[in-house]
Amino acid sequence: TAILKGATIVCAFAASTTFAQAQDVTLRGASMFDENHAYTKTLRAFETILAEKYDGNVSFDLNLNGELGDESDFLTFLQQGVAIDYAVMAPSNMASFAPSVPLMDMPFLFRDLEHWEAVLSSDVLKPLEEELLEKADIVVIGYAGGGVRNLLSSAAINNLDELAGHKMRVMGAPIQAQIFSALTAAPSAIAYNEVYNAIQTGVIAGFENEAASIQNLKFYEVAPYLTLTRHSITVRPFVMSGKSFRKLPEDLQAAVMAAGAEAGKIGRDIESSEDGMKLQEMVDAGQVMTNEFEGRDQLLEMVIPVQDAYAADLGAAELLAAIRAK
Ligand code: MAV
Repeated sequence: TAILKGATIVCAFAASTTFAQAQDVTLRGASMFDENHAYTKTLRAFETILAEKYDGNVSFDLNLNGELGDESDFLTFLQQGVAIDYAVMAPSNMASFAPSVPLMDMPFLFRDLEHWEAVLSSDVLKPLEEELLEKADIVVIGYAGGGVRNLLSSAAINNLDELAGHKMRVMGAPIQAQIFSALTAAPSAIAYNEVYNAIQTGVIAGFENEAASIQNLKFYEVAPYLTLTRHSITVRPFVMSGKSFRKLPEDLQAAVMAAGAEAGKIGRDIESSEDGMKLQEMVDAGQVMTNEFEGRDQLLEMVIPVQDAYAADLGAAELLAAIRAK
């Protein structure tokens, strides 16, 4: 009887500890897109996996279709720990807080999908994650992305002559403008949710983007010419606000890290495998007309010194070398 009693006490204690830790939590997410976009699918995968992994009750409130603005707005919310707890977003939208982070998002950084996956499944980007946490209080919980970025414009661009002086929108990180300036284009940083209008009104003649987003937001309506520069394979950190993260019980924090990594991988597989199909769907529907860029290899040569100088300025020359060597 004494042994049994002891066992009962232990069990009761264990049960009450679990109960004390298992709080009800609601996490708020945001996406600029609808349910069909790879980012939204990544966020949904995270929600499902996290709910499975966590013993307590966790629910989700995901705002879609840019209801909370574009990714630059998300950045401010995440940094302050208000309105948004989790999102997938471009490193080049994080430059205002963490200037080194856009290094992982530089055009012409990856040779191919294998190189990109080798980098993302290693820990080579850790120093940039540390900077993001320290300077913006944002935690990287996984990596999504996997779309190939091309030029999209209102008139076809076939070669360097036609790219010269081309008025195009780039993301807010200075390295983006530096790269496209080195290619002799005329880049300007414009908010993503103003791009459609800026092309329609002729303020710019185009921008650069990946198939998933071009299709989701119908940019082809104003810019139907897609030039296959294939200048980036997207790296899109799946992030959580540090302020929100620290409020979670420890077991939920661990589950968030694990679910973020798994959902990120699912998102990468989705976007990289859908990329070509989505492009083809737009071609078949007569929404975009594609063309190769004559002398694409020359572009690569033109940007390497710009990448090197940017990394050297940040004291990140070794990091860049490590990424290239993967
Ligand atoms: C695409 O919609 C995505 O890569 C997104 O993460 C970027 O913020 C956006 O393009 C952009 O160009 O700003």
